[in-house]
Amino acid sequence: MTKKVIKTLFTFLMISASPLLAKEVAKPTPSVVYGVKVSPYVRKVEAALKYKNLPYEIKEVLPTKLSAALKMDSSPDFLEASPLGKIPALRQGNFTVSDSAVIIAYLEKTAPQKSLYPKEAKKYAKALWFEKYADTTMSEVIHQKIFVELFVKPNVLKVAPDQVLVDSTVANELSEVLHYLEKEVSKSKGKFLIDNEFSIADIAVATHLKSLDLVKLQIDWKKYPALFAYKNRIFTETVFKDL
Ligand SMILES: N[C@@H](CCC(=O)N[C@@H](CS)C(=O)NCC(=O)O)C(=O)O
Repeated sequence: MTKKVIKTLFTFLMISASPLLAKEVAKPTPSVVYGVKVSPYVRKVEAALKYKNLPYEIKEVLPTKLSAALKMDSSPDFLEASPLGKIPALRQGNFTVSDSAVIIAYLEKTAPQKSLYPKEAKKYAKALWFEKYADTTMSEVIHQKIFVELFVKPNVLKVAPDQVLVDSTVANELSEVLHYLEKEVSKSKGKFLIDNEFSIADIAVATHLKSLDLVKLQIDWKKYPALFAYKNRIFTETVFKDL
Protein backbone atom coordinates (compact mmCIF):
# COMPACT_ATOMS: atom_id res chain seq x y z
CA MET A 1 0.00 0.00 0.00
CA THR A 2 1.36 3.40 -0.93
CA LYS A 3 1.68 6.21 1.59
CA LYS A 4 -1.08 8.11 -0.27
CA VAL A 5 -3.54 5.17 0.00
CA ILE A 6 -2.79 4.76 3.70
CA LYS A 7 -3.35 8.49 4.27
CA THR A 8 -6.69 8.38 2.39
CA LEU A 9 -7.77 5.31 4.34
CA PHE A 10 -6.84 6.98 7.64
CA THR A 11 -8.76 10.16 6.74
CA PHE A 12 -11.81 8.06 5.78
CA LEU A 13 -11.70 6.16 9.09
CA MET A 14 -11.41 9.38 11.10
CA ILE A 15 -14.39 10.94 9.30
CA SER A 16 -16.54 7.82 9.77
CA ALA A 17 -15.65 7.60 13.43
CA SER A 18 -16.21 11.29 14.19
CA PRO A 19 -19.94 11.01 15.09
CA LEU A 20 -19.02 8.30 17.58
CA LEU A 21 -16.21 10.43 18.98
CA ALA A 22 -18.54 13.42 19.16
CA LYS A 23 -21.05 11.34 21.11
CA GLU A 24 -18.29 10.37 23.50
CA VAL A 25 -17.32 14.03 23.97
CA ALA A 26 -20.97 15.15 24.38
CA LYS A 27 -21.44 13.06 27.55
CA PRO A 28 -22.95 15.38 30.20
CA THR A 29 -20.52 16.53 32.86
CA PRO A 30 -21.45 15.05 36.23
CA SER A 31 -23.61 17.23 38.47
CA VAL A 32 -22.26 17.94 41.91
CA VAL A 33 -24.75 17.21 44.70
CA TYR A 34 -23.85 18.88 47.99
CA GLY A 35 -24.95 16.93 51.02
CA VAL A 36 -24.68 13.62 52.82
CA LYS A 37 -26.25 10.38 51.71
CA VAL A 38 -28.30 9.83 54.88
CA SER A 39 -30.29 13.00 54.22
CA PRO A 40 -33.74 12.08 52.87
CA TYR A 41 -33.63 15.04 50.48
CA VAL A 42 -30.19 14.15 49.14
CA ARG A 43 -31.49 10.59 48.66
CA LYS A 44 -34.51 12.00 46.83
CA VAL A 45 -32.27 13.91 44.38
CA GLU A 46 -29.95 10.91 43.95
CA ALA A 47 -32.93 8.70 43.12
CA ALA A 48 -34.06 11.16 40.43
CA LEU A 49 -30.55 11.40 38.95
CA LYS A 50 -30.23 7.61 38.91
CA TYR A 51 -33.66 7.15 37.36
CA LYS A 52 -32.71 9.54 34.57
CA ASN A 53 -29.26 7.94 34.17
CA LEU A 54 -27.52 11.25 34.82
CA PRO A 55 -23.94 11.20 36.14
CA TYR A 56 -23.31 12.90 39.47
CA GLU A 57 -20.93 13.04 42.36
CA ILE A 58 -21.68 13.77 46.00
CA LYS A 59 -19.67 16.53 47.64
CA GLU A 60 -19.98 15.74 51.32
CA VAL A 61 -21.16 18.75 53.30
CA LEU A 62 -23.35 19.18 56.36
CA PRO A 63 -26.10 21.81 56.56
CA THR A 64 -24.72 25.14 57.80
CA LYS A 65 -26.60 24.95 61.11
CA LEU A 66 -25.13 21.54 61.87
CA SER A 67 -21.63 22.65 60.83
CA ALA A 68 -21.93 25.69 63.10
CA ALA A 69 -23.02 23.47 66.02
CA LEU A 70 -19.88 21.40 65.40
CA LYS A 71 -17.76 24.58 65.07
CA MET A 72 -17.01 23.84 61.42
CA ASP A 73 -17.12 26.29 58.52
CA SER A 74 -19.28 25.84 55.42
CA SER A 75 -17.40 26.16 52.14
CA PRO A 76 -18.15 29.25 49.99
CA ASP A 77 -19.05 27.10 46.96
CA PHE A 78 -21.72 25.30 49.04
CA LEU A 79 -23.10 28.58 50.41
CA GLU A 80 -23.29 29.94 46.88
CA ALA A 81 -25.30 26.87 45.85
CA SER A 82 -27.50 26.82 48.95
CA PRO A 83 -28.41 30.29 50.22
CA LEU A 84 -30.28 28.81 53.22
CA GLY A 85 -27.40 26.47 54.03
CA LYS A 86 -29.62 23.40 53.65
CA ILE A 87 -28.82 20.19 51.79
CA PRO A 88 -29.13 19.19 49.01
CA ALA A 89 -27.89 21.75 46.53
CA LEU A 90 -26.85 21.06 42.96
CA ARG A 91 -24.04 22.50 40.86
CA GLN A 92 -23.55 22.15 37.12
CA GLY A 93 -20.53 24.33 36.33
CA ASN A 94 -21.45 27.90 37.25
CA PHE A 95 -25.14 27.06 37.62
CA THR A 96 -26.38 26.27 41.12
CA VAL A 97 -29.79 25.56 42.61
CA SER A 98 -31.07 24.18 45.92
CA ASP A 99 -34.14 22.43 47.39
CA SER A 100 -34.88 18.86 46.32
CA ALA A 101 -38.22 19.72 44.69
CA VAL A 102 -36.70 22.56 42.67
CA ILE A 103 -33.64 20.51 41.71
CA ILE A 104 -35.77 17.64 40.41
CA ALA A 105 -38.09 20.00 38.51
CA TYR A 106 -34.94 21.48 36.91
CA LEU A 107 -33.57 18.02 36.04
CA GLU A 108 -36.89 17.17 34.40
CA LYS A 109 -36.57 20.22 32.11
CA THR A 110 -32.95 19.62 31.20
CA ALA A 111 -33.21 15.82 30.91
CA PRO A 112 -36.83 15.02 30.05
CA GLN A 113 -36.06 11.38 29.23
CA LYS A 114 -37.78 9.01 31.66
CA SER A 115 -40.15 11.65 32.97
CA LEU A 116 -40.87 11.72 36.69
CA TYR A 117 -44.09 13.73 36.29
CA PRO A 118 -47.22 12.11 34.83
CA LYS A 119 -48.46 13.70 31.59
CA GLU A 120 -52.18 13.43 32.39
CA ALA A 121 -53.35 16.51 34.36
CA LYS A 122 -55.08 14.78 37.28
CA LYS A 123 -52.24 12.30 37.76
CA TYR A 124 -49.74 15.17 37.53
CA ALA A 125 -51.61 17.06 40.26
CA LYS A 126 -51.76 13.94 42.42
CA ALA A 127 -48.01 13.36 42.01
CA LEU A 128 -47.26 16.97 43.01
CA TRP A 129 -49.59 16.55 46.00
CA PHE A 130 -47.70 13.47 47.22
CA GLU A 131 -44.40 15.32 46.85
CA LYS A 132 -45.81 18.27 48.81
CA TYR A 133 -47.18 15.92 51.50
CA ALA A 134 -43.80 14.18 51.78
CA ASP A 135 -41.82 17.43 51.87
CA THR A 136 -44.06 18.96 54.55
CA THR A 137 -46.04 16.57 56.78
CA MET A 138 -43.79 13.51 56.40
CA SER A 139 -40.75 15.73 56.78
CA GLU A 140 -42.05 17.27 59.99
CA VAL A 141 -43.06 13.95 61.52
CA ILE A 142 -40.49 11.46 60.23
CA HIS A 143 -37.49 13.69 59.58
CA GLN A 144 -37.68 16.38 62.25
CA LYS A 145 -39.23 14.46 65.14
CA ILE A 146 -37.86 10.96 64.55
CA PHE A 147 -34.80 10.86 62.25
CA VAL A 148 -33.11 13.97 63.69
CA GLU A 149 -33.72 12.63 67.22
CA LEU A 150 -32.70 9.02 66.65
CA PHE A 151 -29.94 9.46 64.05
CA VAL A 152 -28.59 13.02 63.83
CA LYS A 153 -28.49 13.77 67.56
CA PRO A 154 -26.63 10.64 68.73
CA ASN A 155 -24.44 10.11 65.64
CA VAL A 156 -23.58 13.63 64.51
CA LEU A 157 -24.19 15.96 67.45
CA LYS A 158 -23.30 13.31 70.03
CA VAL A 159 -26.21 14.23 72.30
CA ALA A 160 -29.07 12.11 73.62
CA PRO A 161 -32.36 12.05 71.69
CA ASP A 162 -35.58 13.39 73.17
CA GLN A 163 -37.17 9.97 73.63
CA VAL A 164 -40.43 11.46 74.97
CA LEU A 165 -40.85 13.41 71.74
CA VAL A 166 -40.05 10.31 69.65
CA ASP A 167 -42.50 8.11 71.56
CA SER A 168 -45.38 10.56 71.34
CA THR A 169 -44.68 11.22 67.63
CA VAL A 170 -44.68 7.49 66.90
CA ALA A 171 -47.92 6.95 68.83
CA ASN A 172 -49.80 9.86 67.33
CA GLU A 173 -48.54 11.69 64.24
CA LEU A 174 -46.66 8.78 62.69
CA SER A 175 -49.72 6.50 62.90
CA GLU A 176 -51.75 9.18 61.10
CA VAL A 177 -49.17 9.39 58.30
CA LEU A 178 -48.99 5.62 57.91
CA HIS A 179 -52.80 5.24 57.92
CA TYR A 180 -53.11 7.91 55.25
CA LEU A 181 -50.47 6.27 53.07
CA GLU A 182 -52.01 2.81 53.60
CA LYS A 183 -55.29 4.20 52.24
CA GLU A 184 -53.60 5.86 49.26
CA VAL A 185 -51.46 2.84 48.34
CA SER A 186 -54.59 0.65 48.54
CA LYS A 187 -56.40 2.98 46.13
CA SER A 188 -53.65 2.75 43.49
CA LYS A 189 -54.50 0.51 40.54
CA GLY A 190 -50.87 -0.44 40.09
CA LYS A 191 -47.65 -1.03 41.96
CA PHE A 192 -46.79 2.66 42.45
CA LEU A 193 -48.61 5.57 44.11
CA ILE A 194 -49.88 6.79 40.75
CA ASP A 195 -51.08 3.43 39.42
CA ASN A 196 -48.33 1.86 37.29
CA GLU A 197 -46.43 5.09 36.70
CA PHE A 198 -43.23 5.46 38.71
CA SER A 199 -43.07 9.17 39.55
CA ILE A 200 -41.83 11.92 41.81
CA ALA A 201 -44.59 10.80 44.21
CA ASP A 202 -42.82 7.48 44.87
CA ILE A 203 -39.40 9.10 45.20
CA ALA A 204 -40.62 11.78 47.63
CA VAL A 205 -42.63 9.41 49.85
CA ALA A 206 -40.21 6.48 49.79
CA THR A 207 -37.24 8.59 50.86
CA HIS A 208 -38.91 9.18 54.25
CA LEU A 209 -39.98 5.53 54.56
CA LYS A 210 -36.28 4.72 54.11
CA SER A 211 -35.44 6.99 57.07
CA LEU A 212 -37.77 4.88 59.23
CA ASP A 213 -35.85 1.77 58.20
CA LEU A 214 -32.50 3.45 58.88
CA VAL A 215 -33.40 4.22 62.50
CA LYS A 216 -34.81 0.67 62.86
CA LEU A 217 -38.05 1.94 64.32
CA GLN A 218 -40.31 -0.82 65.57
CA ILE A 219 -43.55 -0.42 63.62
CA ASP A 220 -46.46 -2.83 63.67
CA TRP A 221 -46.55 -3.20 59.85
CA LYS A 222 -49.44 -5.70 60.15
CA LYS A 223 -51.66 -2.63 60.54
CA TYR A 224 -50.43 -1.32 57.19
CA PRO A 225 -50.16 -4.36 54.88
CA ALA A 226 -50.48 -2.50 51.56
CA LEU A 227 -47.94 0.13 52.59
CA PHE A 228 -45.55 -2.54 53.88
CA ALA A 229 -45.72 -4.39 50.55
CA TYR A 230 -45.27 -1.09 48.67
CA LYS A 231 -42.23 -0.18 50.78
CA ASN A 232 -40.54 -3.52 50.12
CA ARG A 233 -41.35 -3.33 46.42
CA ILE A 234 -40.09 0.19 45.94
CA PHE A 235 -36.76 -0.50 47.63
CA THR A 236 -35.99 -3.66 45.70
CA GLU A 237 -37.40 -2.86 42.26
CA THR A 238 -36.33 0.69 41.64
CA VAL A 239 -33.58 3.25 41.86
CA PHE A 240 -33.78 3.10 45.65
CA LYS A 241 -32.14 -0.30 45.68
CA ASP A 242 -28.62 1.02 46.36
CA LEU A 243 -29.53 4.19 48.23
N1 LIG B 1 -37.20 21.53 51.45
C1 LIG B 1 -35.80 21.20 51.46
C2 LIG B 1 -35.45 20.62 52.82
C3 LIG B 1 -33.98 20.37 52.95
C4 LIG B 1 -33.60 20.15 54.40
O1 LIG B 1 -34.31 20.54 55.34
N2 LIG B 1 -32.48 19.48 54.58
C5 LIG B 1 -32.00 19.28 55.92
C6 LIG B 1 -31.04 18.11 56.00
S1 LIG B 1 -31.80 16.59 55.71
C7 LIG B 1 -31.21 20.52 56.31
O2 LIG B 1 -30.43 21.02 55.53
N3 LIG B 1 -31.46 20.99 57.53
C8 LIG B 1 -30.77 22.11 58.07
C9 LIG B 1 -31.66 23.28 58.31
O3 LIG B 1 -32.89 23.14 58.29
O4 LIG B 1 -31.13 24.37 58.51
C10 LIG B 1 -35.53 20.20 50.33
O5 LIG B 1 -36.45 19.51 49.91
O6 LIG B 1 -34.38 20.15 49.84
